[in-house]
Amino acid sequence: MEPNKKKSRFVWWSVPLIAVLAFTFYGCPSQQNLAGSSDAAQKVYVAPGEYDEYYGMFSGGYSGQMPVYGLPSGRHLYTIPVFTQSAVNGYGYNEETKPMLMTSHGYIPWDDAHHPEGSQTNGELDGRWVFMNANNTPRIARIDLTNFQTAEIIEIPNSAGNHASSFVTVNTEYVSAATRFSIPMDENLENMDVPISSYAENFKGTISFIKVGDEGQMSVDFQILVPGFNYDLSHAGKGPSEDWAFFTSYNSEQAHTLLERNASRNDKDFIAAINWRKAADLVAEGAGEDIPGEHYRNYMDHDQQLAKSELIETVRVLDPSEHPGIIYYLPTPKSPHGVDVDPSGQYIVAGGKLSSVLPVHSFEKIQQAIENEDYEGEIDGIPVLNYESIVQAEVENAGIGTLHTEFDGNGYAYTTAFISSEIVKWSLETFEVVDRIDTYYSPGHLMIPGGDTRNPEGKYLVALNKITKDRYLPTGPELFHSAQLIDISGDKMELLLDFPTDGEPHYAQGIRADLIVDNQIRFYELEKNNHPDATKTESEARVERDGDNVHVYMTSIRSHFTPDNIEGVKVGDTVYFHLTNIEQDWDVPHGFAVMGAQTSELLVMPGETRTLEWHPKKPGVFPFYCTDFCSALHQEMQGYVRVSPEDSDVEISYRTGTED
Ligand code: RUQ
Ligand code: CUA
Repeated sequence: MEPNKKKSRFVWWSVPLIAVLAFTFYGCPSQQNLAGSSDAAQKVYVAPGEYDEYYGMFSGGYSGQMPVYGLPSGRHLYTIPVFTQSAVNGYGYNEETKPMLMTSHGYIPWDDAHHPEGSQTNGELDGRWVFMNANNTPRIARIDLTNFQTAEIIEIPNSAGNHASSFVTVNTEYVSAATRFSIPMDENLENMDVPISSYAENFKGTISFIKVGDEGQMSVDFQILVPGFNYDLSHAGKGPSEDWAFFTSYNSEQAHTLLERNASRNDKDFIAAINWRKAADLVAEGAGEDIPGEHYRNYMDHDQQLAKSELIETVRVLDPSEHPGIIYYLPTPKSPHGVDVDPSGQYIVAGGKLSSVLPVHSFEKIQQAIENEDYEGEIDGIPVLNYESIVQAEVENAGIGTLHTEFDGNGYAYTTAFISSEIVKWSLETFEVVDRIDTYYSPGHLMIPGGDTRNPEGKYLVALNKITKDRYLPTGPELFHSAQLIDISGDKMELLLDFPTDGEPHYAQGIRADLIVDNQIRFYELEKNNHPDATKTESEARVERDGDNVHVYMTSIRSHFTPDNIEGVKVGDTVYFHLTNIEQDWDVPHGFAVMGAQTSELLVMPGETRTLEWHPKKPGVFPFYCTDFCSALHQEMQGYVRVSPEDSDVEISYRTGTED
């Protein structure tokens, strides 16, 4: 969601005035919004040496990564590299992880990551994996929570702007994906080159279901062909609605220019309600058609400790007009954004970006309407249900610019209002607003641990705000986005803590620490390292020439490299440093960098092998060293490579600890 700075301006320019008034009449304003601040501090204080209660897995937005915070402290614990190269550990720079970022467009070192979603069993978080979507070059990543590393990335074909992603079904049978930017689609690639003005006839959307295997392995099982609207967000059903998934759409006007105006004309757009179970059964019986859809699947081979890529050429597509009963449109006011399903699975709440009310659809009524064929029309073979027949309530006064809703499991829903900069709490029984709290400023998503599952933990809420002005010491024109932790355990919401985040967090997942802590890998067993270029003992360390390629099989252990003196490399060679860290202890990585290398360092975990590629450009002696302060003698952890001219006859030689 793009921050709408213009519209929100009235909110923050009025703040100084409000602050002055508040100060005059009520004392220090900061104490006003941190009601009973020592109390608040108590609630977020996690003593040194103690663990937080939750992991907060945040999207990094345009950083492409997944920053991890402890909650309630707001401590930044780690950043998981996902869609973007990461110099901090060489992800996407070293030879082992480069294949993770392969796509049908070639190697892509960046993306825009939006919606982390934890794997679920029986509709509850199970702490195995977190999925996250790439918006720009459509992909879904699976992050392994035993080592906090990206284990797999699959590309989504026939799609653009993969935003309604990556939400899981109740037993992680599927992860969702969809087209935000509809594009021309044709079986014949040449027909993709069409005038943009032919949008209405040539542009299509797809809604994709990515199957997740027992070990987490992903495959695009099927895509449903849909009219060329913008499919925005999704959530799977649960309980009675667990065979269904819901996708918001806007731009039912099918505008292709100045959408700001042209896609805001219709009073209602749609939520696409999809019976994914039925569609999956049809596909299993052979329904649908395989059409071209080149896409990559990249995954970590745990045995060899390196990423591999495979290219898949086709994808199965279902045309809804040939398979009635798999998809229905639910009319929904007006350019809806988020779509969220309450813990009972009965209510489907749509964020009404431009709507004055917050519509809540009833699953039961949807089923009734389908049974009665209570349709108000049909679009490309997709029945459009009657709005009046399916809407349960329209929540009044839910703020302006409502975007996303989470649930506390105690009968309440919490919705962000972007323009009026607040979170609004409302009852799932009366559909009336019962409380509201200001946020600073313009919240997009919000997160309650388990807040989109069957079993939320209604203790904390995190508001993920788009505009940060005057919360922290200023840092020039760019200010990190702020997260605000709010206590929701009582009747009144209470602001506890602000903390800055990295990139632009859209969605986040809060996962109970005990689901993750005990499964942590502390180091990789050297014995099980089957990397083809591993060096498991110092005595196996060596340097080999193969034509213009030089392979250095190197080990590291506190506090030296073997070998650490290398000669016989020539200008024009390609040198591969295959470094195996032979430590077998927690938290003892070694780094590796060589002067003039046009890539990042390596950071190698104990028991792991990583490879740095180097193209020496001029003769000389080039130092290399360990980049991670690993021991008292870390500064001694260094070596030299001698590079001779191209026509030199210096032979390959190498040593450690001998003078010649
Ligand atoms: S979207 S708030 Cu991906 Cu709402 Cu950002
Ligand atoms: Cu190894 Cu510093």
